[in-house]
Amino acid sequence: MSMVTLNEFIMERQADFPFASGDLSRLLADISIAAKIINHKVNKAGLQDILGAESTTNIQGETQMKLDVFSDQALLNAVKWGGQVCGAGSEENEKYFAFDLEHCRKAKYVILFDPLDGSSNIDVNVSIGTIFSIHRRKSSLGDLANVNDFLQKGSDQVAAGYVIYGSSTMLVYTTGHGVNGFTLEPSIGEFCLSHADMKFPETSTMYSINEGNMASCSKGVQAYVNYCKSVDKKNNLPYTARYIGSLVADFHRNLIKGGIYIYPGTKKNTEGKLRLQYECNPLAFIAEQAGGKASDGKNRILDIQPKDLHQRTPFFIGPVKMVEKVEEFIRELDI
Ligand code: AHM
Ligand code: MG
Repeated sequence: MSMVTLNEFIMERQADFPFASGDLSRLLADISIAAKIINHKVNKAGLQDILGAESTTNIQGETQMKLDVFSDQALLNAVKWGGQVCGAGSEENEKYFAFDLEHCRKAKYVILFDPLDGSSNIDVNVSIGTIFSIHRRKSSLGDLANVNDFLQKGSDQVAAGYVIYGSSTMLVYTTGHGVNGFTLEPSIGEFCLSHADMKFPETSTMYSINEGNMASCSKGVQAYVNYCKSVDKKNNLPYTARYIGSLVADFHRNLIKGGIYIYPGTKKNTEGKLRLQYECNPLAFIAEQAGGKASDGKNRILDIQPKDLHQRTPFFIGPVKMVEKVEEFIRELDI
């Protein structure tokens, strides 16, 4: 059986881009190395003194998990010493890093990432993930990265992806030419192409939302969830509810099986919980490339102009028809 490794695939695809210098390919390879390092640690989480909370808190005021901190460092090191980015922004750090190294000052890209999403699930052995977003820098080559490099719209992403540490470990990414998924083959330590040209299925019948928050959601969102539960065989209703509480895992399942993921604004948190730049934008880019849609309920996620590195947004992502349906309820019921 012939196997295509991630590196072979990236090199093959690079040939499709005239004048490509290979920098983006090298960056993706650096990320895949960090993913393997994180994967190794995640797999041993139950065996080492690594479970539980670190004593520090991050910028969001949340308790950082030890594995969060480890994953953040693994990614920062990989991209800094790889030399393809001039800076990095991460969920775990209040300010972006501008790497003051000669090779980084000359680098063309910046990266934003959530090093370990869904980390509240670590202690209970549930799937978690890494999410990343890559932009071309705005600042001049040779300068230090500046804030404008990190406040670009999602539509300007040149690549984005996620790694899911699940029953197997997968890396899924796009450079704007479709979505491809690679499964880590542990015996050879390589990501191998397993899910070529991923698309949301034609028929999608799942919805994922934390229904515990329902009472403080808008009327439009409440009406949509009631619609999901209504009985109408012709339209495959009721839908099946599935919520892991781990964005990467919920999104990955919905991409493969067909479903919508929702994290809306609530009365208390009008902008929801998820962060635009390193959680929503990369998944929105992947969703659109997989024939889906991502919205804040009214606007395309990728068109939002970020004002802050850690800004949050309501998030509705999945097959086009499902996202359009919830938008319809929001338009009608939420002023
Ligand atoms: P995190 O980045 O601190 O891990 O939080 C993000 C996570 C997502 O993975 C998940 O979809 C969401 O928070 C779950 O939130 P809730 O527990 O409110 O449903
Ligand atoms: Mg997160």
